Amino acid sequence: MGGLYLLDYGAGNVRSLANALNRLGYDFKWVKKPEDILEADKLIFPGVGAFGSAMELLTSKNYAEPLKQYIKSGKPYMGICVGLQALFHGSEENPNVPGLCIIPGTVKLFNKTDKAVPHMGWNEVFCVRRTNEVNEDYLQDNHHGIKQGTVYYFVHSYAVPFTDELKEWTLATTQYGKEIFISVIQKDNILCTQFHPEKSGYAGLKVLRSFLQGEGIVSNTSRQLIIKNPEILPQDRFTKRIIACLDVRTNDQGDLVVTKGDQYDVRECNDGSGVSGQVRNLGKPVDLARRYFEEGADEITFLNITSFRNCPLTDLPMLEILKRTSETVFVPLTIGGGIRDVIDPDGKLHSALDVAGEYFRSGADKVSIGSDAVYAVEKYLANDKKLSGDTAIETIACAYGSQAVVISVDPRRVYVDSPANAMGHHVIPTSYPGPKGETLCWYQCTVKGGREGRDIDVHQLVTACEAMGAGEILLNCMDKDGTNSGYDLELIQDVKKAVNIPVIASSGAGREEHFEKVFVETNVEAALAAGIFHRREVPIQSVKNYLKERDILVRDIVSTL
Ligand code: 1PR
Repeated sequence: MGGLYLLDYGAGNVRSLANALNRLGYDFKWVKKPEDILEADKLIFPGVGAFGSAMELLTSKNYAEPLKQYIKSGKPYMGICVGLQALFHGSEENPNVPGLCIIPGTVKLFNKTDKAVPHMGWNEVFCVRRTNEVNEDYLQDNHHGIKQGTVYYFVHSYAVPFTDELKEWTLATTQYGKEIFISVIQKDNILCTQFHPEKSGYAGLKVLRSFLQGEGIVSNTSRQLIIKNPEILPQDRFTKRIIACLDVRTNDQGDLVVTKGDQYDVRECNDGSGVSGQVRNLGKPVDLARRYFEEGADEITFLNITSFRNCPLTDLPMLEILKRTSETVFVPLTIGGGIRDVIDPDGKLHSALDVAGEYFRSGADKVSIGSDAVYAVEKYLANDKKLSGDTAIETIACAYGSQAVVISVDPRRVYVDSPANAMGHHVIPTSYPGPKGETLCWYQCTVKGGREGRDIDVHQLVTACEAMGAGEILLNCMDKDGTNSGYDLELIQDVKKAVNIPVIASSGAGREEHFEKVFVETNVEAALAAGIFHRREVPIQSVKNYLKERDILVRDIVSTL
């Protein structure tokens, strides 16, 4: 018996971690009963979701006591995210739920005044404990696979603030806004990361490998250690994310392909008659996702753009794509399209939560909700902004955490000559006048991939979705999609000001400078593009180089293991 065990308590996507271990050549077993925990020689606890639900599940499955015993026994333990937080006495997230009480202190909510929360994206670690061997060149340090100055992928709203009391536990810290929190804990047999190594590209796989090879319990007595206290920098080292988006559908030959629309029209108009032709085919989804991972995409989004067609839950075409993609792609994966209640052809109803669950188990880290979010907000507004608790946004956020719920917005511009003609909608001034010289516009939300406009504006949609528990906004723009003319900065600025959750700018990227403009002028956390990457017009690396030259922080690509 013995060996490496993974503690899965059914709360989210553990497939990525399993795939990462396979990629590193390690076999493992799942913990299925309390005794398995004590059986393990090495244990990884990839905590996901809320602190309270993680602790309640540990308790209800009788895992909490053996877990404490295991950790105290001195055998190697690695905790990830909530697997780190669980070691503390408690968390502000669920103040009445005790933690495992192995480390003193409480997990705290980030201050939201100066930054978007959740903290979602790639941020840098500062090694507090370093070796001082080669000409004090501490930048070369590499403790437990953690390298000073490297960025890793974080997604959380709660963290453990760094204090002197916790110094002996702290290997590395990270700054977000003006707050410094503990990003890596290491003491004796314990190695914990607040970030997700399984989602942090090759840099993250190196951390896992180091733990698996046993470095997690080796104390560096032969090396001289120095302690560097973190200092609050004027600016944190949180990077801007570049996201590659793959719109997927079945073409006329029945193959699943990556396609790309011009203002949402994905068919070629190729015979001069004005009649639309074949669905554009820009490649195979799994191959393309893999290519973008290797080229340095910080995240990958799949949108099933014909999701309005019903098909049996277990045959959803994107499940297989996600499963295969997550075997080789170690950055966050989002899946959108069809996240809603579905009815199988035989009449069986599946809730949106069930659909999302299938996707998470197949390798998705986040789901993106389009049409269903619009319908949910319509109901919410009609109900005097009272939460019903049963929408897809609420149920998925409750079960998997807000960070797992992205809202994909498909707005189009409606020009008006005066606010009175906007039917009560949120109007903004525009520098790009309409056909009749109008200098005002509002943005109408659409459903079914832009096929149907609704009586709701983007401002209403995003603020309501945030109140319902969404964790991020993917902001498309139908007028800009596929035009290569740059992002709709007016729309993006307006949305960014309206919400406190991260915003992804989408639609219209054509050149490197469009990314610079969107980051500088709107301060969004991420920018997404499709056409220019698929057609190899602008490689991801040249976008990143361009931004770096202009002092915009982006993730450097670690290209090997
Ligand atoms: O309504 O929850 O089932 O979700 C359907 C999803 O499919 C939505 O996220 C919707 O945006 C997407 N979708 C539906 N039809 C289309 C279409 O193109 N005909 N794609 C579509 C939307 C927009 C972006 C695109 C960017 C960047 N595509 O995802 O990738 O605009 O493109 P660019 O860089 O080339 O300009 P539901």
